[in-house]
Amino acid sequence: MKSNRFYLTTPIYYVNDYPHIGHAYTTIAADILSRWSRLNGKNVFFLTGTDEHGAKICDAAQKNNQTPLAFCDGIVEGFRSAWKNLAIENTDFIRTTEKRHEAAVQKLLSVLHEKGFIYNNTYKGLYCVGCEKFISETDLDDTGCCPDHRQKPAHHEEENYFFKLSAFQQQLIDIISDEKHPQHIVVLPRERRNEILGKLKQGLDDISISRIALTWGIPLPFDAKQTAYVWVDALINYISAVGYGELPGADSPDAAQRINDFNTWWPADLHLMAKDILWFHSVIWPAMLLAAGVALPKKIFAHGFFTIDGNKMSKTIGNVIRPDQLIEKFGVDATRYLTVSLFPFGSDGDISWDALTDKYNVDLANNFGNLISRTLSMTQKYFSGTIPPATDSAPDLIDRVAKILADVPGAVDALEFHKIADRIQCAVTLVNQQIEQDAPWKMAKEANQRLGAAMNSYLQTTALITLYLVPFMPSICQKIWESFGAVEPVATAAHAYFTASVPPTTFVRSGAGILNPGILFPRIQK
Ligand code: ME8
Repeated sequence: MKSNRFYLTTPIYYVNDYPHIGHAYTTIAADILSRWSRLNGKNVFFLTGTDEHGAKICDAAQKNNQTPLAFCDGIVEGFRSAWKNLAIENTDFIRTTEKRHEAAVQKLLSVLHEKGFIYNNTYKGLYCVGCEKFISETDLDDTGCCPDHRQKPAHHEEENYFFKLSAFQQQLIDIISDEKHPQHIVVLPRERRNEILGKLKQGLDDISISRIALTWGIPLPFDAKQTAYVWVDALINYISAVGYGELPGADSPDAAQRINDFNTWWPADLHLMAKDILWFHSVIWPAMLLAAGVALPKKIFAHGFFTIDGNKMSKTIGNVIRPDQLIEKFGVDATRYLTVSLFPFGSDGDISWDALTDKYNVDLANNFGNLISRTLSMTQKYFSGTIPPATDSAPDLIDRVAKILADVPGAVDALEFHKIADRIQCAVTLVNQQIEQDAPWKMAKEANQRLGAAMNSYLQTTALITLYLVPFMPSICQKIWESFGAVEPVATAAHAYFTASVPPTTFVRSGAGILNPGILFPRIQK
C-alpha cells in the first residue's frame, strides 16, 4: 500500500486576500501531478488549504471591520470556489483554524518542549508582517523597507520561546546533500538546493517560535499567554491533515482512524511551492520534525516566481490576475494548460495576457484544435462519420507519435511541465504534417484505397495524444473522446493505457460513429 501511495501538498495560502494566478499556478501544477499519478495507478492524497493566523491576517480583518475568523471564513470560500472552478480535485482542504490542526500544533510543540528543544529568551529585532518573518537590517533596501513588501518592518522586543534550530545544522546539511542518507530529502531544482546548502553552511541561529502580543494564533500548550509563530503553526498543516495529534476523545473510532491515516500517508512524497518559501520548508520544517522524531518529507520542489508584464504582481500596480479572469478568457482547461506550460517550472518567468493568448492560439487553436477538427470533419466527409478500419499495412504514424510521447513520464517525474507540453505539441505537429503530406483530400478525389487506413491512423494518434492531455485538460479531453465515438470515459481509457498498455484502439474503435464537438479552441484576439 505505502509504495503505491503518493502524498503531495501545495503551500497553504494566506487568506489576507483572494487567490491570484500565483496561487493558481502551484495548485494547478499539483492537480496535474495528482491526476497523472491517479491515472498511473497511484493512490493519491492531494492536500491544499489556507494559512489563517498571524499579524497579516489580523490586520487585514481589522481593515475590513471583521473578526479574524469571520474574515477568514469569507476569503476561504473564495479559495474553495477558485479551486472548484479550476477543476482542482484535492483530497482534503486544511484550514489552520480547524480543531484537528490546533491539536496537531499543540502536540508537536509539546513534544519539542518535553525533549528540551524549546527555551525562553527575549527577542529583539525587526519583523516584516508582509513576510511574516524576522528580518535583519542587511535585508532592507536603501529606504529601510522590506524589498518584497515595501513596508518598514516593526521593531520587536518581547519574551518569546525559541526553537534550537542551530542544533540541526550539520544533520540538515547531510540530509540534503547526501543521496544515500537514510533520511535524505531531495530538494529541487538543484541550483536552489545549492543555495540552501550554501546558506546552511554559513550557520544557523535559533528561531523565535512564539508571540506574546498577538492573540490571533494557537496558544502554546506549555504557556497559554503566548501563541505559536505563524510559520511554525502553518508548516504543521502537512501532518495535521493526515492525522497527527489527538483530538478530544482519544479512544473514539475517529482517533483510531487518524492514527491509521497518519501511518498510511506520512511522510509526504512531495511538498510543492515557489522559491520564496523554500527555506522554511527545507530547513525549519525538517528540523522541527527531526527534533520531534517524526519522519521527513521525501521531496521538496520550489518552482520559480513570476512577474506580470515585467512587474511584481501587486494591487497597487493593478496587475493582479485572478483565476476567474483567466477562465473567462481561455476556459478552464486551456487556463490549466497555459499557466503551467508558459515557461519552465523551476525558472522565474514573466506572464502577460499577450503571451498567454499567443500560446493559446499557437498550441491549442492552431495546432491541437485544428488537428481535432480536421480529423473529425474529414471522417464525416469521406466516411459519413464512421471510423474506417485500420489495415495491416497501416502507416507507422502511431509508432512515431508514441516515441515522442515516451518522453512524457520522465518529464512528469522531473516536474517539467513545459517539456511535457512541448512533447505533446511535437506529436500534434507530426500528425498535422503527415496529414499535409498525405493530402487526404487528394486521396479522396482519386478514390485512393489507402485513405481509410490513413484516416484511422490520424484518429488513433489524436486519441493517443488526448490521453496524455487528460491531466491538463480533463473536460475537453472527455469531449474529444466522446466525439470519437468512445463509450468509456477518457479517464478510464487513460488509466488502462498507462497502467496496462491497453491501446487507444480498444476505445476508439473502427465502425464507431463520430460526433461533432463544435469548436473546442476558438481563436482569441489579443
Ligand atoms: O507563503 N509566482 O502563503 P502565500 C509563483 N502561507 N508562485 C506564486 C506567486 C508568483 N508570483 N505568488 C504566489 C505563504 N505564489 C504561506 C505558506 S505553507 C506551510 C505556508 C504561490 O499566500 C507559490 O506557491 O504568500 C508561493 O510559494 C505561494 O503562492 C505563497 O503563498
